[in-house]
Amino acid sequence: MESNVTQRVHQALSRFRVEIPSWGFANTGTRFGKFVQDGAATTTEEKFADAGQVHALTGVCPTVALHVLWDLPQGIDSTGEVREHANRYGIRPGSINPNLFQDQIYKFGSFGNPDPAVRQEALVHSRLSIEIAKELDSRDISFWFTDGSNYPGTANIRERKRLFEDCLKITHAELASSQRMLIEYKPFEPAFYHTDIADWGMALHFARAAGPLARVLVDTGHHYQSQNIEQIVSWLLSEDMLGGFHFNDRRYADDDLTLGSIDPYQAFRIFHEIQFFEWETGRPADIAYMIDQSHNLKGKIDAMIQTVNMAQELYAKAALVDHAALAHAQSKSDLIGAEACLQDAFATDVRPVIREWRASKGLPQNPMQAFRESGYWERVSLERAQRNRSSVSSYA
Ligand SMILES: [Mn+2]
Repeated sequence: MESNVTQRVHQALSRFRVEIPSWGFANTGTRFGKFVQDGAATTTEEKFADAGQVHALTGVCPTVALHVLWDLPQGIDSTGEVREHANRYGIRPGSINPNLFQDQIYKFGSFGNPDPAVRQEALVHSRLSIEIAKELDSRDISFWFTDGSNYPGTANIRERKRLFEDCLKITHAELASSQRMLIEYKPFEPAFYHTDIADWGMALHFARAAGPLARVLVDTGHHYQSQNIEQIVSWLLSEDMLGGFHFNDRRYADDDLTLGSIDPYQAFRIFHEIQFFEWETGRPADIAYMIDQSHNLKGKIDAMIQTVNMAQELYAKAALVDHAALAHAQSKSDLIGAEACLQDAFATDVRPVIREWRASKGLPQNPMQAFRESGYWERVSLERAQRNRSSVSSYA
């Protein structure tokens, strides 16, 4: 059993990669204000430097998700610099995230906006995002829309659905065959009455309407309380429509808390459904695992390393589920036996084996400790403090 655990955990960790978000390294806040960290990244280059630290210490984060508006302010002209940062800091550009919500023109939506001129602007930005992705060899363009309305009767819901179908089709036609369009959903916020892509069923519908390269992206924080996310994951897997994740944890709404900090069993169950699917079908699920968190209170890099550790632990625990025993117990409706397959795996302390795996790869056994002892945060805090303190602003 022991050597079996070691082997399974090593195999799981060797295939598990997770993308970290550039925006997780910059100062961000809540609706009410920002608490500025001296060491937060103030430029795209600093975001690459920080993300490169996380990858150097964990060995499993080879890509960083980029945000078009915040990381590539000059559009295509910024891609040369980004490539230089990637080479210099040892971390590649990952998914490209368009921004169809921040500009003033998007007050009443982007693809769902009744004004054709605004929809046109949104289409131009989407095309630019795809061009940037091509230039940077990024496969995934990850779309999240804030479109919706705040008051009953103010939006033509069916008309907006049609507009979304049209705009997504037009955008999909710009993709290279090696690229993918990921469509994220969220039930509410910033819109508080209706959201145009409010749940996985709507995202699935739009992905199918858009074209064959579109898939659904599941942000674990974008669900109502107690929703069964692993069931959604299972359904999307069985439809071959699951494209990726944005990991974070939640207690109340879209809280962007550290993955596994509130409910680690939830993330474990998601990983379990994926690995059970892979065992049953004999083929790996083509999923982009990404983190979508930006920490207001925890240290930026600390929090990212902590998240990667947690993701590895929960993925490794899920790899310990005895799939054959589980399938047998399910077929006999052996409830206790089946449930025990999950509980036994979840209860296993995989941390010693993960440390062994890291050592075998020449990585620090404890990336958090290695980071804290490196003096990196203290150094960049000195370098960046002035710039961070002069950029304090409030959303309120
Ligand atoms: Mn997200």
